Amino acid sequence: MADLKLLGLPLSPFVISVRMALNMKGVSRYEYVDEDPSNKSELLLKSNPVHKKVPVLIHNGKPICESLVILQYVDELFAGRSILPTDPYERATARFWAAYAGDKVQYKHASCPHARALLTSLFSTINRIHARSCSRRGTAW
Ligand SMILES: N[C@@H](CCC(=O)N[C@@H](CS)C(=O)NCC(=O)O)C(=O)O
Repeated sequence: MADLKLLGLPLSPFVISVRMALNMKGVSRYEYVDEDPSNKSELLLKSNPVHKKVPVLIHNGKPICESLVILQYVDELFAGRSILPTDPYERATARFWAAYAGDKVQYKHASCPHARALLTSLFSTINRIHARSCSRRGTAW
């Protein structure tokens, strides 16, 4: 069985997307570790020395960084329904919009407190809805 560890943060849309991808592939056995952004672990700094950000997926001791890279890795690694479309043009389009959404979602840096609050509440709602649907299906995530 794969040895999988995910370094994350609560309410991070990037982390949520990786957890959803693992869930879509039916992968529920992995260790999830919440990082403290004000006191990053040695493991995070060693695993993602370039950006020092979560998510980082550690597979059999090897780190994979950047949510879109991780999503693609998870898609290729595990059998089951593909997360990305099979058609190359549709795949490229999906990657384009995923990267665009990722660029826009730097909510931590949003200068407007209302925008920050709105996005935080939005991600918390997505998290709750997803957790509810997982509990209905009996999966961890
Ligand atoms: N481009 C990165 C963005 C990841 C990112 O911004 N992660 C945030 C959490 S939402 C983080 O680790 N922040 C800690 C920091 O900036 O020090 C990805 O797609 O994985």
